[in-house]
Amino acid sequence: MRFENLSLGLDSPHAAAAVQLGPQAVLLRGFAVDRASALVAAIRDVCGVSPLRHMVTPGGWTMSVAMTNCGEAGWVTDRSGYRYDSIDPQTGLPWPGMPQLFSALAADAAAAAGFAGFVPDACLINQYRPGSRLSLHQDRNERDYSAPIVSVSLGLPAIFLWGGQKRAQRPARIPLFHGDVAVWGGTDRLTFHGIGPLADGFHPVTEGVRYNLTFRKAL
Ligand code: MD3
Ligand code: FE
Repeated sequence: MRFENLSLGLDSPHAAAAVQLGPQAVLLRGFAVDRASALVAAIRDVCGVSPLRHMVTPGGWTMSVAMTNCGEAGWVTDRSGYRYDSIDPQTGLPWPGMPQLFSALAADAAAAAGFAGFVPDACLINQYRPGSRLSLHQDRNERDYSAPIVSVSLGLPAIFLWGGQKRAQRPARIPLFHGDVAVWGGTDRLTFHGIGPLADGFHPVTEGVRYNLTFRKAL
């Protein structure tokens, strides 16, 4: 039950509450908590086809976050740059299809935030272990910035860094919990953001890790 987890600080303390992060950015606390175990099971299925891997940035750094994708297109990085690719470069095969559970959640959350009709073609799956982090960046490899981005947090909590329209702006720090869903669109679509180093912990659904699903219209 939720109240049992509260004292452990694992799950969203204000399930179903909507927090406005910006003019067109909203955090839906606990929106996916009832589907979270099924989402994690589906993540494990995807990883059976396209395994999690630590990609290399164009600058030559190996990312501390392990990643894979499902859907028509997957986000990849290597020494040649960032891009979307319909083929997993590690397997040479198409990415696994997007589970219906994923696309339905993304559409439900986008609609709840005022973006009706969102149909993602890409889902990036990020896996954070203790110490994994994602430095401040913009998501700008998508063709069309008019579609929103939907992100789903699962497992261990993390500190979300919510910056400004310029990298130099000092970011706000917002905790993200198991089952939280955020939707970013319009004028907030190119906001700088990141994730602070994950702390050690144990979550009953994901054990020692955090997953983040990021749904995008990339193509
Ligand atoms: C704000 N992932 O994969 S999702 C990423 O938790 C990424 O793994 C983080 O940033 C994670 O690119 C944060 C939250 C997020 C995603 C996209 C955004 C916030 C955003 C796009 C614009 C503004
Ligand atoms: Fe991002």
